[in-house]
Amino acid sequence: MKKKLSIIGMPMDLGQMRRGVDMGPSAIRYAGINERLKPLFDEIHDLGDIAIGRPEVIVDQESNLRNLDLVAEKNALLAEKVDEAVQAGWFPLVLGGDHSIAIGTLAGVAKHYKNLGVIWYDAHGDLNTAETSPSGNIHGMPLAVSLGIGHSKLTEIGGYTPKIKPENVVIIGARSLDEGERILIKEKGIKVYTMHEIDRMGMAKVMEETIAYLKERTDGVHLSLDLDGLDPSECPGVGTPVIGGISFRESHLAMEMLEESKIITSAEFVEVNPILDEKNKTASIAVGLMASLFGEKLL
Ligand code: EXY
Ligand code: MN
Ligand code: MN
Ligand code: MN
Repeated sequence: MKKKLSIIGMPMDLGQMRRGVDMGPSAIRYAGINERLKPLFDEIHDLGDIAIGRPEVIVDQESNLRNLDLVAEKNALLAEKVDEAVQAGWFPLVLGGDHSIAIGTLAGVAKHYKNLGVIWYDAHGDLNTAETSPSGNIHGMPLAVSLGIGHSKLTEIGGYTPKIKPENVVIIGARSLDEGERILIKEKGIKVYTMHEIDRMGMAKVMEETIAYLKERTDGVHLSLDLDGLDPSECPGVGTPVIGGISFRESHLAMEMLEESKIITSAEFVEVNPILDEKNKTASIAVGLMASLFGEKLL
């Protein structure tokens, strides 16, 4: 079967407060994504960016969620694009944008699987709801939304809910969780490898376990990679940096192990903010990780 990649830019910054993450797709393209991935696929279609525009920030009076209607509307557009790509046999790779875009990506992908697995590579749990969120920022909620927990304008995108099951999710790299997120993780039994486990077991073992766990229970796996999962010393261009993160080397190994396992069926790389970056370092690391994920080899 031909290896076909569909690249979809989602320049959305409406799920949080720091402007600049809307330039993530441009920064990733500038870092050479097309050239770097070209040898790894038979065909690449860069579909360009979903139109977001420059809407003004509106806080939903009733729910206190920032830009609720716009985040819902734009994610519905993304879901359609992703759905079409999967339907036509293309691997969808979505470029963020803040992490609220995972709501749309998963809405487009999950309908094609009975048991979609998700690897949530992130410093955060992104498991907040309007009730537990300390910020009202929807980029802190997409994993909860995809599990069917949250505002119905978000959970119902794509016309079905939930998108995924808690037992099919693995969070890797967590080091900043809010109280409500901790409760949800325990209540739902979500598998989490915090930085503690990564330090203790090493990334190789974490990935071996993650791959074995997902292989046995899922029929496809989406990789949702938030660049703030990596340490800010290496990836400074993110809106919500948390020290003590995953190294580039560990991440590179993780991507290579995922490639060897052949379990990944869709992916997104999010939260690249070139305004906060140093010489496009974070976008370049994102492209390097994509290359490893798709099989770039030194020899
Ligand atoms: N937990 C905090 C909140 O909900 O506001 C911070 C969330 C940051 C989410 C980032 C992108 O992964
Ligand atoms: Mn995130
Ligand atoms: Mn994060
Ligand atoms: Mn290597």
